[in-house]
Formats: sequence, structure tokens, C-alpha cells
Amino acid sequence: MPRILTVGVAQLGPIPRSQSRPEVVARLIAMMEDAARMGCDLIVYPEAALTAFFPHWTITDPEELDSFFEAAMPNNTAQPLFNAARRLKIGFHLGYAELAVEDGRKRRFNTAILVGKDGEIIGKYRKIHLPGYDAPRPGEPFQNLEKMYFEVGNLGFRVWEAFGGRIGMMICNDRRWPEAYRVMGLQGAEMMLLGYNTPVHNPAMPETDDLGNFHNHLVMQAGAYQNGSFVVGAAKAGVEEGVDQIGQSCIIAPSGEIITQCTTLGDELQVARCDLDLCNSYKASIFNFARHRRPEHYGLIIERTGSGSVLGR
Ligand code: ING
Repeated sequence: MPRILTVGVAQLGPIPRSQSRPEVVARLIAMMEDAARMGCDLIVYPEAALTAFFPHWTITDPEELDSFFEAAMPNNTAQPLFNAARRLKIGFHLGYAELAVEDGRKRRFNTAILVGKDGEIIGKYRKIHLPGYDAPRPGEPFQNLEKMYFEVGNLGFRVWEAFGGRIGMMICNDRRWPEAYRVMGLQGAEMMLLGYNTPVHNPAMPETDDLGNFHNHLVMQAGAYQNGSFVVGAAKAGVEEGVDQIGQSCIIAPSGEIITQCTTLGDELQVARCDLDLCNSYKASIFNFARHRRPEHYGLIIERTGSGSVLGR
């Protein structure tokens, strides 16, 4: 009996700062209802799916900053989404800014949750690879202040038994680092879910601006193939508060092939029937870690090439 998981990738267009959370949640529920009509078991929303991506601008007032965070999940504004999930019997992935009190102090994380068809939270991930800077950079067209607004995630990369398979999560910049996929690949991940807010223009590397879409798919397709896993990437796309963000949300097979992708820069749902058993042959043959992967020898190779400095870095 094939383990078919029907997944909807729910790309979001811009969320204006002026748009209230109830208005945003209404957009999310509309897409969830479409996904349910199309037979989805799971819908994947982007990173920071409840608000505009506020790390793109400088916020100095702590109260204003806190206004972009969720102090509980679910909470009053998100509860209708959880209720819809229960009513429609569809699970979801949601990215949001998390305000937590841990070890007796306020802590802020860029967070994602996996929620089951019963509307209950299965797992949580907090973003580890925070790009950008911890202080505003004067003169730039927009900021990336994730290092200023968020702490590095403290939950690691985990995989949960859910939806008939092994599901993992990462967030945005994590997808550019092979370790994120490999740590979940070593746990047998069969589907990795992620959301992203990726500007077309990278002030730190403008020479790559025309490669944004290419690099976006490159890293997810490679991560999928090299770990024998599906990857689902959901964008917050379009011009949001003056920042032009890429779209091309997609669902990628363990072969590395793109099964489906979005072609607009707005709210767009694309659906794929994912046979999780397609992961098996990749994990059992070409990427059988136990048989072929030799981390104990990697250092030896680096030393032989005289690039000892790499070891020390
Ligand atoms: N955003 C971006 C990302 O990794 C970035 C940061 C922008 C990297 C442009 C490279 C080019 O997709 C987040 N939120 O991590």
C-alpha cells in the first residue's frame, strides 16, 4: 500500500504592515479550504506567515518589536486556523515570530510548527541559521536584522513520525546549509518542510541578484536528492513593504526533480501527491549512509590536500 501524502504548498503574497492578523489568518484559511477541496493532508505556509517580514526594517521600540511576535501558539488570532484544520481534517506547517519566557527571561525566536489533522501541535523548530546582521546597516535599501531580533534556535533539527512518514522542518536560510538537510537525513526524514522570505536583491552580494531563483531551487533540490527526501518550500513573495521577494514555491521529489511550483508572486496553492516510498530506494542504495558515508575519513582527505586551515576554521 503506497504511503501517499498529498501536500499543498501555500505561497503567500505580501503581508502589508497595515494588514491585521485576523485578515492574514483569513487568507490562510481560504487557502486551507482550497487545499482540503483538492484532497490535501497537509498544507505548508511560509516563514513569518502572520506578519510582514519585519527584520527588513529597523525597530528600536521594544513594544513595537513585540507586536510582531506571538506570545502563545495557538492564541486568539491563530485559533481560527487551528479550528479550520480540525474541521477540514488537514494538518499544517506555519512559520511565525515566537516570544517565549524560558529560564526566567524573554526569548525571541524565528519559529515553525507542525500541526496535525486534529489541530494539535506535533512539533516545533526554531531557526538556527540566522542570516543578516545584529545592527542596522545605514544606507542600505532594506535591512536583515534577524541576528538582532531573534536568538539562534535551541531545539536542533528534529524529525517527527507524522502523516504516515518522517517529517522534519527548517526555516529559510537553513536551506542554504547542507547540514540542515543532513542532520534530518540521518534521522530518516522523508519530507522536509520550510518557508522563506527571500529578497531578490541581496545588499551584501548584489552580484547574485539575478541568481536568486536559481540558488533557491538549487539548494532545495540538492538537499532533497542527497538525503532521499521530499522538500517543500513555501515563499512569502512579491513586493512586501518595498522589498521585492522571490516566489517559485515548490514541492521537490527525492530525485531532486521539482514536482510542482508556483508561477505567480501572490497567494497561490500548488498540490502534489507525494508517495513517501519513493524515498526508500535513494536511502537504501545511492545514499545508504551506513554503507557508503565515511565521515571518519573526511579529515584525512583534507589533511592530504594541505588545506589544514580548513580543519581549523
Ligand atoms: N532570508 C534570506 C534567505 O536565506 C538571503 C537571506 C537573502 C540570503 C538574499 C541570500 C540572498 O533566503 C532569510 N529570511 O533567511
